[in-house]
Amino acid sequence: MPPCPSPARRALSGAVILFALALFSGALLSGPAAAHAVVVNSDPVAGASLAAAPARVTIRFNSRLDHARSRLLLIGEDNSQTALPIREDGDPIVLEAPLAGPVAPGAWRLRWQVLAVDGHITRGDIPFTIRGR
Ligand SMILES: [Cu+2]
Repeated sequence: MPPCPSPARRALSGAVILFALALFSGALLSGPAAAHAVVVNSDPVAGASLAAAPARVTIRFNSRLDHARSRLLLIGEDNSQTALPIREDGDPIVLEAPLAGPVAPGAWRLRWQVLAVDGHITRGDIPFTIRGR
């Protein structure tokens, strides 16, 4: 019968396994699959021309977001900026906010800034137009 490993030897092999796991997960995280967040699609889509303002806006990303550390601004033609209240209990890869109050006809931009789970911040603009009547 082989002798039981001593407690010290068991602790050592545990440390070796943890080290190997850390190396392995590090290799996974540095791969392209864990890239920072980029937009997959949005509503409204970039360049949309809408008859009326949508009740809410959504932007879907390729990666999980930290909603509490992400920002969404509605920017008008006069560069007026309104921070939109991001929904924090929704889909972890979606930025979603209601457009409270009337949005006048004209050119608008959604300016997003998100923190992805890989710790990287990305940002961008989604322009759209409200035609009105
Ligand atoms: Cu990244």
